[in-house]
Amino acid sequence: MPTRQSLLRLALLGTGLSLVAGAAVAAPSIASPSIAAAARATPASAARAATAGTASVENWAGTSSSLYTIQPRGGASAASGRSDTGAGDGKALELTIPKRAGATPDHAAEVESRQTYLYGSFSSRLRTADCSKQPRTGAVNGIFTYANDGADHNGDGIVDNGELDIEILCARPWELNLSVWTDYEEREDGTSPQKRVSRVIDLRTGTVSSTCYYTSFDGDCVAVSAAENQPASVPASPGFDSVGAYHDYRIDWSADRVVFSASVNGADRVLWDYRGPSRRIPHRAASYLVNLWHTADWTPEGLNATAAPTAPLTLRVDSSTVTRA
Ligand SMILES: [Ca+2]
Ligand SMILES: [Ca+2]
Repeated sequence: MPTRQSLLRLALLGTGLSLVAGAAVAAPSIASPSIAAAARATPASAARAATAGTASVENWAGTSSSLYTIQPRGGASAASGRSDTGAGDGKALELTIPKRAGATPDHAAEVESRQTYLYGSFSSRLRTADCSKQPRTGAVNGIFTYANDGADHNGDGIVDNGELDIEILCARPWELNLSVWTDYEEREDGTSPQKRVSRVIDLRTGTVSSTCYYTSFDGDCVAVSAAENQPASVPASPGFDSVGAYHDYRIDWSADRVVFSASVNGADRVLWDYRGPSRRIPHRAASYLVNLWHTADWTPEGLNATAAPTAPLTLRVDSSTVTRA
């Protein structure tokens, strides 16, 4: 049965950009997050079920969290309550990977919600890691929901992988990679059957580079319907840079629709209002995560940005909010 770590690694890779051929898949090297989470004492407040429509806000002002498990995997670090004059309340979570970080989410700096959610709204206000001094670094800033228990619940022959991603590559801090996943399986024969719809946007110009349905990482772009491809473009946010300032990134997930949006300098931008067929939208409860990790095999088109960090990289999160559907 595929593990969460290996699935997550590959699940986060293929959002319409090129993969380096022949990249090896690293074996998971750490304990499963569910085991790690179980080992922690769960505060009573976290055990209370959130009621529908109630926002659970984590401002990352304290050194621990009742809402999230803080997971500094292999060599990474994660520290909440750090002083940050750019944060709304002066405090932020710092997710840091070291120089020469391992090239896998197994070594991610990460937080994961203690509860799971079937539909809802998920947002974080953050500044992505700064690679400007090492522009060919491969690193992924991820804001995402995730559900994968290794079973094929929908019976299509591929392990279910419910995942909604906003991913920003360090080398292109103005470009957002959005994905809606329902299935993904990493097989021993080297194939990775999957079902996902992905959109890539340059937020500086508002240009939608692509919106495609994929069944493999190296497969062709399958055209999507008009309902799956709205809006056709996004208002330009000249000079947009996810590193330079805090911005809000949001995923609104319902049974028949997934809306990705961002708030840039106070202006809300709908990036993708996905209204695809039900079979292309996940329908199982998922956790909510924010992470930073080094990738050696996902590079933006036309770049060779897969190098290991030569200095520590830090993703800063001011707040994270979940509203249960
Ligand atoms: Ca399936
Ligand atoms: Ca804060």
